[in-house]
Amino acid sequence: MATAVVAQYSQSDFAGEVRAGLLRPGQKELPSKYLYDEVGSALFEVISVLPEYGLTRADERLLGRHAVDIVSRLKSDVLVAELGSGSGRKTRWILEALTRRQRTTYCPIEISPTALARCESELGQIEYVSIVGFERPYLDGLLAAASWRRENEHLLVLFLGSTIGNFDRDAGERFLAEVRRILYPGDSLLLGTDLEKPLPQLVAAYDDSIGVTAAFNLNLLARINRELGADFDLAAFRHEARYNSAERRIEMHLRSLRDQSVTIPSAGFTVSLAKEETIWTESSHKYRAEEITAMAQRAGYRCDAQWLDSEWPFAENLLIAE
Ligand code: AVJ
Repeated sequence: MATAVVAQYSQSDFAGEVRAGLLRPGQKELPSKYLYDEVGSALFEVISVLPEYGLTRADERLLGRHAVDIVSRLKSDVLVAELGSGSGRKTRWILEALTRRQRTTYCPIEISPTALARCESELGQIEYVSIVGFERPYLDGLLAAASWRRENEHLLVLFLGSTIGNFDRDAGERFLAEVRRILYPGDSLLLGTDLEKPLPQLVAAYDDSIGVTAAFNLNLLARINRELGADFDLAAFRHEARYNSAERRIEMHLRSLRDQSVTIPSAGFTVSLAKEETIWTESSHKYRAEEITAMAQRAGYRCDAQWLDSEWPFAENLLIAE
């Protein structure tokens, strides 16, 4: 059905953040949200079917099994907004359960135009669903989506796939509180969270045997080459996934294999890297089920229910704004 896209994202934000992250004193870093250009989004799709990476399948299994139960806990009618549209495959379960009782407007919010387009073609065919996509950062997009709600319509926000894990723990909680500020009491947030699991399983999920995750990580440098005219030599970097047990998170890094310097013309700087120095590209925090409940409470929600996967420790959490 109808599709409207409100575009807004700029190359100069990308250049600015690359510059800030690489010129930072101490640990160099690049924001993980930039992993998802067209190539990166396609690589992530492959990651999600790798035997080592059970996260996406667990999320989808839980939604497939419990969508009807989840939806039955919501007050009608509901406007659905999703933070990060992904491919839209998981969302289908929720939308189909909802359209059994109402026509549904679905607002995916996504900074990657490729991912947004794919989600729209995947979900645009469902009967009784209208899609209004927002090419914006999460909170901007959510504000815009919230303004689409009619009187008496409740908002259901989907934040699936454990994307919250990319935030530091404190920032994740602050983010939940910021989302809460856009909601009204009785609105809900369905939050997917990857749980702690044995170390070998965790590390393998981010360092798979055929190197797809390595390609996904290295693509960030390739993207900087493509879009900002940089001269990163990809052969001079190695993908690394390590578990930080104090912070309970996987960290992805790119390790420089030699002393080198890289020029990034469109961001207007040159950076040197020492042999063995790393660029930190992503964090993926792991949670305990009780921790989510407590975090949600401090952020202004009541955890109405949790569904856990038995094959791959993962939790779907239904949080109701208080
Ligand atoms: C999509 C952010 C949940 O952190 O597990 C997969 C991204 N990075 N493999 C994650 C990712 C490396 C993924 N999230």
